[in-house]
Amino acid sequence: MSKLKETLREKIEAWRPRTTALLKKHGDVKVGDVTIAQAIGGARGVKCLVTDISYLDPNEGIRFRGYTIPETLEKLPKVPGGEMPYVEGFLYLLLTGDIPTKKDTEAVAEEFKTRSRVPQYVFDVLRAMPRDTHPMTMFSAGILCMQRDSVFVKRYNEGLSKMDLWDPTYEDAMNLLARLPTLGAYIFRMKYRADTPIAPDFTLDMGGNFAHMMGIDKPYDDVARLYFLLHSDHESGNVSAHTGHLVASALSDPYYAASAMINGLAGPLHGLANQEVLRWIQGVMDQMGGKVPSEEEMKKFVWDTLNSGQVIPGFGHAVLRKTDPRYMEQRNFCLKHLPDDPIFKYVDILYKVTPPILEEQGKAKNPWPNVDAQSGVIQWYYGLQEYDFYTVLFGIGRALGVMCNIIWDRALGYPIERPKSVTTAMLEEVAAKK
Ligand code: HAX
Repeated sequence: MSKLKETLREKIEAWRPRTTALLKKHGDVKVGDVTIAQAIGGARGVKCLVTDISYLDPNEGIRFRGYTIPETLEKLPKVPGGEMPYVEGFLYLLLTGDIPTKKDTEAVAEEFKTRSRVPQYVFDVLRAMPRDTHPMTMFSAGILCMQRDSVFVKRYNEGLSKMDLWDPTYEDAMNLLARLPTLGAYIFRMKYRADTPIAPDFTLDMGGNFAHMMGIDKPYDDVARLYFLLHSDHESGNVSAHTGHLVASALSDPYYAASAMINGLAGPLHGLANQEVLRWIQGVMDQMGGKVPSEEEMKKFVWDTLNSGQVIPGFGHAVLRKTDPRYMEQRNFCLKHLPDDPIFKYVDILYKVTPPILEEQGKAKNPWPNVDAQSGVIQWYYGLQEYDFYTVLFGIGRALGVMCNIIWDRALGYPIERPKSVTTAMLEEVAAKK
């Protein structure tokens, strides 16, 4: 058994009594109440999910296993010659809560290499799809057709105790995560680079190999590492994470869960917002004839978009109430590596003018930029200008968090998810009694 799996097994056994004690001794203690606004309004703020992989404080932003983004980047072992940590070491942290040593990290990177081969039938399915299919549809379909390889299904059918379900879930999750970069890069090269896929280089780590298969030079390997890490997890209530958890709660295997979560990520209010930001900026650029607009001109574009009833992509958040630290980390990267890039200049002006406008409009609870406002500009700068591919990159990253959560869901025996619904008449009755 690998060191990672062995460590995880020990952590799981140590953790289980905590969940059991909460359920058995304190199961009837209230965590909160639900208002009519929350029942109608997408369960916003209702505390009914449990995860220990990450926590999102509205004012501070995300912490992965208790670590802020700068702490995470600082503490994890770095890839030789690069500025960013191994994605594989980050996965070790998400799964176990421990900062891995360099040796632990390299062992996960080696494990990934043995699991990373994407079967030919997946490519055959992708090739049978019309070439103008959205890359997120291809990505989801590619994941779904690998479901036939599920170790979970095989072991479940052989008969498996509830306490052991996490073991084949881990096997599926690791196989899937190891394969996703190859799947994503294949879709990219097939669709946008004249159907010229690049074979993996098994001497490289996950981020390095992804950059190699995309055909983009350094420092894109570090961009990929940073991107996957930043997009991995944002606690459990967002659409992609929640979808993954929900589908897996029916004991659907990790492939079904991952394909479903990708479908949720493909919505413009969620992961597709990174594509929408670039599309919106390109629209402004076209109208400006490529010239960088003044702040006054940019304000007009923002108001025009709002007045036509559309949202400003990349701004606002359901939980956050300040600038997203994932945005800030990418902004710092831009300031260091591409301060004079024209699209970065657009993003920079938007950062200045949009929050006061959203405040003045008075609808958005959070006027500040989120992760998606800044991510596309980096991709564009390094030559990835086909912006409808951006959400696939998000999906590879998000799979890290979703898979870790699903493994722990099975380890702690979380049941099938089944909230209760009420009718409108019932709500009216409750309201009338108040
Ligand atoms: N531009 C214009 N209006 C906005 C807005 C924005 N960026 N953000 C929120 N609003 C509006 C909402 O549409 C809503 O309007 P109505 O009352 O007319 O329905 C009102 O402000 C209140 O919304 P809210 O409570 O502040 O926000 P929600 O929790 O309902 O929604 C969203 C959160 C992220 C979906 C929202 O801010 C939005 O649509 N943002 C733009 C799209 C975007 O950037 N999405 C990515 C978010 C991060 C993420 O998940 N990445 O994957």
